[in-house]
Amino acid sequence: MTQTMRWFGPGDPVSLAGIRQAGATEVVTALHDVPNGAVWTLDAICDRRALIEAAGLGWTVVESLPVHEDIKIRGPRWDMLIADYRKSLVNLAAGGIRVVTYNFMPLLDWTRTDLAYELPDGARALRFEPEAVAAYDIHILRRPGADRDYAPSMVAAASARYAAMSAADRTRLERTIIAGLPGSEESFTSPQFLDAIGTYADVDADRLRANHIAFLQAVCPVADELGLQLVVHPDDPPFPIFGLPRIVSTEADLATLFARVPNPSNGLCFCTGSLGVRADNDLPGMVERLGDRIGFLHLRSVQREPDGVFHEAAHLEGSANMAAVMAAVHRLSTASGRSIPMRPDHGHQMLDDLGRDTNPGYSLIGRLRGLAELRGLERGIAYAAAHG
Ligand code: DNO
Repeated sequence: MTQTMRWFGPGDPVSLAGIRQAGATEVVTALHDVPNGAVWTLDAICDRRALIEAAGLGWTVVESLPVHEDIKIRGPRWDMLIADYRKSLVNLAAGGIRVVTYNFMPLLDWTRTDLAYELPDGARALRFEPEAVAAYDIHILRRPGADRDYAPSMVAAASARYAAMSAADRTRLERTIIAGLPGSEESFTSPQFLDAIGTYADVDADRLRANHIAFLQAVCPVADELGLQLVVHPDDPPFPIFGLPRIVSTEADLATLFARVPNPSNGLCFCTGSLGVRADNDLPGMVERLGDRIGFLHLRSVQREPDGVFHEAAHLEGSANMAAVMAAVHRLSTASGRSIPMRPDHGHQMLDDLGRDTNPGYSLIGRLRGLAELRGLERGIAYAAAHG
């Protein structure tokens, strides 16, 4: 594997020097300052590359070149936005990029309800509680018909929870859900979010899937020619929220996507954290079966708790069998001769991270720990495979 870490650009409180000392050889990043939908120019890409290379690191993976909402809903600006997406791909290939990550989640990118869940050892983790989502949806967002999307017991639990929350708790929950976690290209107030949800009134799961396929059919031929791989990040969490469809959540979803758009550039960012929220996603088996589509690995493990709750465990703990995933990745790398880029996805806030300004999930020490553990696991598996 090629060890990388995500870097949010010059404004990231984590420095390139810190990433290098964590042992990564590359960063994955994006031009976060370019508005969603606008073309990434070759000049801007080369300037960013110069900054990264000056710190002794490489850059071959973009995370992410965002897909504009008007592409997802197939709105009136579709043709123009697709033409601009293609132009960005041309510039990225000219600027030395090989892998481009994107997602097809409506409006929200990844979503959590608690950014500082305290673990028994005092470190802090990200957590997701369906009940908190329901409390926000029904009582703060007041989405029309929201209560019909939940079981009666959940509606009752959400009401009790909302009633027990202080004004500060309510504001914190609202911000956590819709203000945009790092890397999300959209950020909303609740009234804006409600309006935006309205733009999906006619877009159900089938329509969204058709729009995803149309997007890939329009951009993959260009990516094929450029030798780029476009890798889709799975839904996080991998189920619909706020009545919005999600269509990249299961192995069957992915298999459909690759069957419908067989172009070599149509690839997968295999995120064990997102997919691992569902117990029915067999992670090592998915590496075996979808391996030739995997162009980028996000490695982390969630701990599934009762009632659909989950939090982010240490990278080798939690519900994912990371050793089995790594063994499958090792077999894939050996068989294909590819060094697949990986990053330790998210990390706890621990030690010096605590009390510092860090992007949720993107602390330095927590990710350094994750990368070190994953690297050791890979080294051990490779040694055992070579020496019986
Ligand atoms: C969260 C990230 C996602 C991911 C996008 C890809 O930590 O994994 O924000 O970058 O979904 O487009």
